[in-house]
Amino acid sequence: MLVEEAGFDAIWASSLTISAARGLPDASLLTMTDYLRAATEMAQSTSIPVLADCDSGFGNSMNVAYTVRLYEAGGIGGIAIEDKHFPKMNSLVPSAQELIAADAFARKIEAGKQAQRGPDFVLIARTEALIAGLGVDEALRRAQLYADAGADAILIHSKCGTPDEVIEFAERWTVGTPLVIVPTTYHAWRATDASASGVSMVIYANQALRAAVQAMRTVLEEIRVADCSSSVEEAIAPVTTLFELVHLDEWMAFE
Ligand code: SPV
Ligand code: MG
Repeated sequence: MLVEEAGFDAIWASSLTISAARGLPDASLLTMTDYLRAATEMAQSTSIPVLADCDSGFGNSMNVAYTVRLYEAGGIGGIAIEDKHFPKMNSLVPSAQELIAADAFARKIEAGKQAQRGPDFVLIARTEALIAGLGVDEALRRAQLYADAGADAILIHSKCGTPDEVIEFAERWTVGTPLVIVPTTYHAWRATDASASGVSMVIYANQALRAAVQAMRTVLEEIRVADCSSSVEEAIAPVTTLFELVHLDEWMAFE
């Protein structure tokens, strides 16, 4: 709801932040139905599209097809799946990442598009080739296969501190399929500059939750030390803001 209020075009239902909000690492511990529930709650409370992070598609091609059916039926605008093995580990964790064969992932994309019922649902193919250290050539080879398999967009993920490898990828990407990026580590690259380089969508994947964590830590520590909450009252949202945010008036009208 805050993402919509801030004027963004869509909402990223992030596996990292949905897991963290439940006290868990982003390591395929939650199930597809957990993520689906989180994404549909977001969709039901907002009027902009939700793009759901569906990790590796929760299994093989059959699982991707089932995922597409359920998310589409749940009113989600689209999903992104990535070419990692199940179970997966978050891309920003400094551990080795192993990808599945590009052909096998292309078949998962194909299955997902076949399973789709209506014309509007979006299936984004995310390659982790740069995350796995395989280089731009391999990222391009994989992305080409995924675009050929029917992906509506390619998410080219990177955890470099600069956008250089993403810029090289975008320069060499001659296929019309739109490009999506998640500039968590190369955060100084403005969306307008990414757009000028040929990127169609920029996802700010986790900044809101990180802001909340920092703010909650500060406030909780201050309350504990001060032995009352007076000193933080000015810095925190009044409860009336919570009532407004969840449209309490509209619900009260049902009574
Ligand atoms: C997420 O937000 O869960 C993502 C992006 O998939 S990353 O954390 O960089 O893997
Ligand atoms: Mg994720």
